[in-house]
Amino acid sequence: MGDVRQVKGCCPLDCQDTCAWVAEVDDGRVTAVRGAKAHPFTRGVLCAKVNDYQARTYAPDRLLHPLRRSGPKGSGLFERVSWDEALDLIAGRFGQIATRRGPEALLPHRYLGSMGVVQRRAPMRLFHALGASRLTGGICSVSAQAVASEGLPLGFDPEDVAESRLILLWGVNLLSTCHHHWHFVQEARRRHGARVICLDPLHTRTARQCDEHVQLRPGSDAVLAAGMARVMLDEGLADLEFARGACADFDELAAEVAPWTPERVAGTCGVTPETVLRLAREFAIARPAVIRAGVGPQQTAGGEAFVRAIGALAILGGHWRHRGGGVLIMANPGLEDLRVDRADLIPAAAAPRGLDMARLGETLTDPALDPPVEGLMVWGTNPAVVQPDAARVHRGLMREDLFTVVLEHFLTDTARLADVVLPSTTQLEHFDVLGAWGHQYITVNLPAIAPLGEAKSHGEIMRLLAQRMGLDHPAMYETDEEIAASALPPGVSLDALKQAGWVKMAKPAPRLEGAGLRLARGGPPPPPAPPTRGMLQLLTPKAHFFLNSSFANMPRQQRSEGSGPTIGMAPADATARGLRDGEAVHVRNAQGVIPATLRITDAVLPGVVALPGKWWSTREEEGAVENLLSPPAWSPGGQPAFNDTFVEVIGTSAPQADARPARGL
Ligand SMILES: Nc1nc2c(c(=O)[nH]1)N[C@H]1C(S)=C(S)[C@@H](COP(=O)(O)OP(=O)(O)OC[C@H]3O[C@@H](n4cnc5c(=O)[nH]c(N)nc54)[C@H](O)[C@@H]3O)O[C@H]1N2
Ligand SMILES: Nc1nc2c(c(=O)[nH]1)N[C@H]1C(S)=C(S)[C@@H](COP(=O)(O)OP(=O)(O)OC[C@H]3O[C@@H](n4cnc5c(=O)[nH]c(N)nc54)[C@H](O)[C@@H]3O)O[C@H]1N2
Ligand code: SF4
Ligand SMILES: [Mo]
Repeated sequence: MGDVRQVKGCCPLDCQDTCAWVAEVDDGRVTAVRGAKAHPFTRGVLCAKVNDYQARTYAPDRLLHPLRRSGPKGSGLFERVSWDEALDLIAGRFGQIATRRGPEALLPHRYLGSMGVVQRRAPMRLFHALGASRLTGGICSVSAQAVASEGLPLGFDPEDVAESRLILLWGVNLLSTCHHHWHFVQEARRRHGARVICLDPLHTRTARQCDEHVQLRPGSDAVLAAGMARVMLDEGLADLEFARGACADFDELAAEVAPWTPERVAGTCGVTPETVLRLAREFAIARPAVIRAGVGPQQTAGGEAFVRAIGALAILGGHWRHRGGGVLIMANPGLEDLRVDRADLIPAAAAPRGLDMARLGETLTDPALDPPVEGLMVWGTNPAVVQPDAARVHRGLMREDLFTVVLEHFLTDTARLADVVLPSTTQLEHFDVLGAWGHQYITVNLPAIAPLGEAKSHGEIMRLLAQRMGLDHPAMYETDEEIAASALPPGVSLDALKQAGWVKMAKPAPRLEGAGLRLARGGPPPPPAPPTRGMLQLLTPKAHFFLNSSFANMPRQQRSEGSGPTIGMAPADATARGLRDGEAVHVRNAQGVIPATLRITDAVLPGVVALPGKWWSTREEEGAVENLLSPPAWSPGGQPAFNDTFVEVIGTSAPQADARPARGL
């Protein structure tokens, strides 16, 4: 046994907590990753998904060599090729496509598989320099971003939640999705006796730890907020001075909520009128209250309406006046990571079109798109699983005339449809710098070990491809450290960051006086209605042991999560359908059908079913990809309406012998 080395790093995943970790390296092998003890947010622990991250690096099915498709598209047949062969093939095909169809026929498609600035952004430089189609939009919290662009602040330093007196956890499952935030909730309870109320159609792990659970109908949130606002105005509990100062349309807002009596709200939301009254009074009186919101209620056609509605509530309460009050959806330390993309490299004459990433299925199959996308590079995302209307995405990726390159750790559903797969390094094997979307720290990740096999960082892949494609701008040849440094805000040096591991960036609480917000938009939208009476609304919340579709292939996480895709249903709905607990069912609608195991549970509101986790399909059985069921529907700002899915659940009369319920239910 050699000396155990401790290497500073951080979790790369798309999670609000961006934990700082220490990787322990013994004889060139990582034996453990542990949460950094001194990090005020990580506080010495990682989470149930990541606390054996090294198992991902050393997984037997990890991709360690470039692959080229050797069978028909989608067959999953690949042959190992050298990096030279793979790079020549990609440069050759991308070059041909750009010459024949114009560079807009090339499209980068990336998301947040790694939040590191190098892994996430470096390859973008290639596409910008070529004048490829630009990737716009998102699939996570587009609604919040859309409203933020109108001036509504989305948060404050989340450590200040400890100063709050009332915490509404509104459509967020803190204890599964960002459990480090819970510490500050507990602090508020300890210091100030804060009350904690969960508003969620599901009785989640988080709901169980709250003082109260308001189990409202999905998509009825804006109506509930309107009802609370009306009570506050009626009873003289609103901070009128603050609200008039923040909102340019205060009178319209007041008129808009006026029709929403507690009785009417109760009918729409499935709660009692007394609950509406009490929530409103409690919220108005607390000094201060915070509405801590998640993505569940944003991922519907009414996503922006939800964000505006809770924004208006917090303003009416005057909560932004106080430390720990207001709305908290996200926080970030101000890493200037957009700079890493180098949009300035786009040739001046090119002005390439933007294509919304949330409409990948349409982009790849729209016969009118001119030029069609013929060259696609995917990294840090698994669109065959996570995109709405997944069947259409699948059809697009199956196109014979589409040349697809996927940079991955594993042969995901998306990678299986690629022409070339390139092996990416994991967080233990590369240098990177991360911002955050749930706190104020910038964190460094030092490589703990050399890349396994022939895996390469995305910075390296960019440099090698640039060389092959004759791109000679110096930005194409920066090292990973130089690339990362270009994102650092003034006053933060890479050397200091490497030394310290992380740096906290101050964030003054936003001021809203004179903000001139316009929050009225014609009243709250009603909850989505089923296309056919009796259909159930399908929610697809985050699984406790997966991160979206990441880790759904890892045996430990899979075992922990349950025996497979599990759909939770209220007892009354199961009885009405003659379904039994543990039974194999088909979940279906006009879009498609997926298999699951039924779990009968009070945790789910009647009329609603819930299937946690983003499961991969497998070749042997029908795919369990939930997005085969999600509609091609988006909020006005472009957020996929994942939760506006309605389904029927029918028995297959096959008992599931070893069914174990998903932990989320
Ligand atoms: N364990 C784990 N952690 C994760 C992730 C993961 O996959 N697994 N994913 C990461 C990512 S990408 C994100 S964006 C965050 C998301 O973090 P969260 O926002 O906490 O995650 P969700 O489970 O999508 O949604 C939260 C809750 O919203 C509820 N919900 C759904 N529809 C509605 C509605 O109409 N109204 C209300 N009030 N509630 C509703 C769901 O029942 C769910 O409990 O988590 C991150 N962390
Ligand atoms: N029905 C439904 N659909 C949803 C959601 C939902 O709740 N319900 N949630 C939505 C949300 S909030 C989000 S954020 C998206 C998430 O969608 P994605 O961002 O696609 O998230 P993942 O499914 O985790 O896929 C990330 C991929 O990146 C890969 N990866 C991780 N690290 C690296 C790396 O360093 N290099 C490379 N090359 N690859 C890496 C992983 O192996 C994984 O395949 O899904 C959305 N889709
Ligand atoms: S997934 Fe989130 S909670 Fe888990 S280690 Fe990563 S940053 Fe921390
Ligand atoms: Mo997300």
